Amino acid sequence: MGMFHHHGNGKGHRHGGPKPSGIDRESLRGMQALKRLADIKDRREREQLERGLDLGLAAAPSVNDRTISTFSRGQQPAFAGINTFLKAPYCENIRDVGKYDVAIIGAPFDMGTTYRAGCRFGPQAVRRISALYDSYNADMAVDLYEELNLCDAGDIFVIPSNIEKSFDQIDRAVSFVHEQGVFPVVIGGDHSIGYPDVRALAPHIDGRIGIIHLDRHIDIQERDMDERMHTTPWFHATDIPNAPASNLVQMGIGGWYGSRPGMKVARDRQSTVITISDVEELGIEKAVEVALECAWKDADAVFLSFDIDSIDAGFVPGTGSPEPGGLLPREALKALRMVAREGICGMEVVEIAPPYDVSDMTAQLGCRAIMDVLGTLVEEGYLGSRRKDEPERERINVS
Ligand SMILES: [Mn+2]
Repeated sequence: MGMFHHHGNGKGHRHGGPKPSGIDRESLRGMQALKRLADIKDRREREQLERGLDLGLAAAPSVNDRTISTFSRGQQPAFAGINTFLKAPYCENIRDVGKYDVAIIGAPFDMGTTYRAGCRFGPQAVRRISALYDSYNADMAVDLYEELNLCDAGDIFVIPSNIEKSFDQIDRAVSFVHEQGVFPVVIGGDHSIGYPDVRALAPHIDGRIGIIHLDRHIDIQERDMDERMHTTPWFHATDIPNAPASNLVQMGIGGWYGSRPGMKVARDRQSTVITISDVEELGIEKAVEVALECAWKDADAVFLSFDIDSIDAGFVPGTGSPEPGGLLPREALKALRMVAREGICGMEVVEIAPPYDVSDMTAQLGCRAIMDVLGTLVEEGYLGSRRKDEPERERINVS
């Protein structure tokens, strides 16, 4: 009798029923999330509805749901309104940024690109598609809106025709946000901004800063076409005394574009290069374990630099130097969450170029990268309401 022989019970059911899984149903993350999410209050959501009614007028009498206003003033409808990132408060007066845990900062600079420009529109595209999402995640069991003080700090005033002045502006902006005790998330812009981002943070770190760089391209040559372009950030970042190349990990490398001069520098300076074949052979978890080990060796903080082109070009057409064969989205999101789990001092998402995008899918992955990292930082108690030593946030007064 074969193992798939059906006994004649008339219902086509295998003898004895399905094989026991051996997994306790209550141990599933989904089942735990159901419980955990029940504990998260909806205080802010209710406040927001009240505010919407106050500012936007009560709805027409035919509308039964009386939490709806005439003019959309809160988060709904998702497709309406004037967008900040996740419809977070716009911190227009940047002197108030210290009231928040996290600031989303746009760096709309793309004069460092060496092939297709257009990622100056990256921050706007990420904000636009972020409207799709609410703040609640059923897998991670977090609610960013209720558990985190998130703001959108708007964009840095970059100087489009001048790379060095733009670096100075980005450095100054990110440094200011960090000094206020706020976690910076920088949306590029091209990858040249990796240098001023690290230059902004490194002086505030007491000890070494490691860098985890997810990319198809190595981006560590000294100059490109005579300037510090998006192929060069890690050369200059690792010239900063407390950001040594020994703590730089470059993961996902392996495209056919522009890596020759950089490979020589990586060899000379001994950064850790993890190619996409390494990822394939080791598996994403092991590869990230290696990355974390190298980046954190004798370091006091780690910065996360996520180039959207590290993902297979089929998923991210909207980027300046697309490469087939990169990370799958689920691998990339897993890598980002694993890095965030150890704690990071800041994050950038770069190279989202909306003019080449299809259905906002590239911007959407950039948005998800940020949300998954923030969700993990909340989950692990680094930021927001689960933080053990949550600081008293008060209005700051700087001149
Ligand atoms: Mn790249």
